[in-house]
Amino acid sequence: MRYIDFVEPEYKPATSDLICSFYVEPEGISLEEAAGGVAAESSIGTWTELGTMKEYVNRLQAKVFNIKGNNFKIAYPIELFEESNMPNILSSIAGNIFGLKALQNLRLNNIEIPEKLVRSFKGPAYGIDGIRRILRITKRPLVGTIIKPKLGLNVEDHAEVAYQAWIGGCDLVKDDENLASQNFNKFEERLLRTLKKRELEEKETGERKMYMVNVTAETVEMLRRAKIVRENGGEYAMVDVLTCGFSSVQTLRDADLQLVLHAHRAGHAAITKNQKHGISMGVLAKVLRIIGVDQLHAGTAVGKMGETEKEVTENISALMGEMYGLKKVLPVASGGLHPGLVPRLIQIFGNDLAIQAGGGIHGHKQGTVEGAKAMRQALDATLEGVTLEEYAVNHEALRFALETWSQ
Ligand code: CAP
Ligand code: MG
Repeated sequence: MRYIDFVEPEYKPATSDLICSFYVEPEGISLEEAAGGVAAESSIGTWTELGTMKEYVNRLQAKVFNIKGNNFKIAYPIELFEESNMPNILSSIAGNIFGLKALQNLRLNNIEIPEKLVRSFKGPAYGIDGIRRILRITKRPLVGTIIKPKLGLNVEDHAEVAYQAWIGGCDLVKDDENLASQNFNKFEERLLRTLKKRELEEKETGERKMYMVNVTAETVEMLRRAKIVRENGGEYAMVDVLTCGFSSVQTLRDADLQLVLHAHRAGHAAITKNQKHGISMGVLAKVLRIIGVDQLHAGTAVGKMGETEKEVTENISALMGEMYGLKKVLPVASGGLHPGLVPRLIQIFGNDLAIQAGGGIHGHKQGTVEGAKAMRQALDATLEGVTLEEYAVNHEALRFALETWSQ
């Protein structure tokens, strides 16, 4: 079969087909041939006719349809894939195709995974509703922080910063993506000391507080660390999903350790940033939701990272849109955030959101406690429909923050 044989512009996909939406810029071949090449190389074909091809294999052929400009869709018969095996699915639809010489650029912009495949995965154990139940927060956005400096603090200072952030009003405190069990801050000791501080703090405020400890490591070791979290009363684990890989994230989810899984996407921009080549964050968000993380970074549109509001909105709908009854994943806004940006964030995300600020809390002139207070005050003002400037008149922590960081 030649590449062009995989093109059927009028094809009507079956409900059991997996559908991918691609953007392509061909190099020296027609767009149809390029699209056909993507379908061939990601299903049963290769660059030349095969003497080994069997008639019965043809039913697994992927089909190009709906060609519009440089965009096209491919329908993949479900039999091409192994159920409950995400690396297998991605090795087809997001595998070799990005490296083809005949394609200047290729981007996977969207996927629609059929019900049978979606149901072969566990999906989120808690999702937004489960997280709200654990934290006893019914409506408002969650406020969180990242311990800063991101590396270098010893466990005492780490736990103390967490304590101050909780006292100031943070619901969530997390490790940074690159903190694991380095010699200056060992995992187990860090976990026990920080959970101890949490206990202390909860007694003082009566509010539920969460510590999202980073368990990212080699998979067997990561599971061992996650079990230690559970055994010591922790309710959350954080994992760097891209650097760990979809396989180990699935292993962690399928272990059903009764931990809320916070997914950090460190490294995603190497794949998602180029609008003409790679894979959209929306696709990765759907994949991670199906595997079963409970909350995932979705960008901010207003902070230090490059995503546009359109991209962030796509990420939000990938995490919260209807998907065969799968639980909704809590979007996390993080990266260069400070109290001045809270109104815009709620405009973009609504209330189902975790607002994470590191520098925007620990960089507050009066320190971490006041930094956390300022974030909560910005949230209260926004939920009450009061401008930050008005609210800051009687709320010093917020006033300091607005003076320090312009919106
Ligand atoms: C934010 C952060 C987060 C990024 C991740 C950082 O710190 O801890 O890892 O937000 O990016 O290391 O930069 P600040 P994204 O609050 O101090 O900026 O959410 O886009 O995946
Ligand atoms: Mg970070």
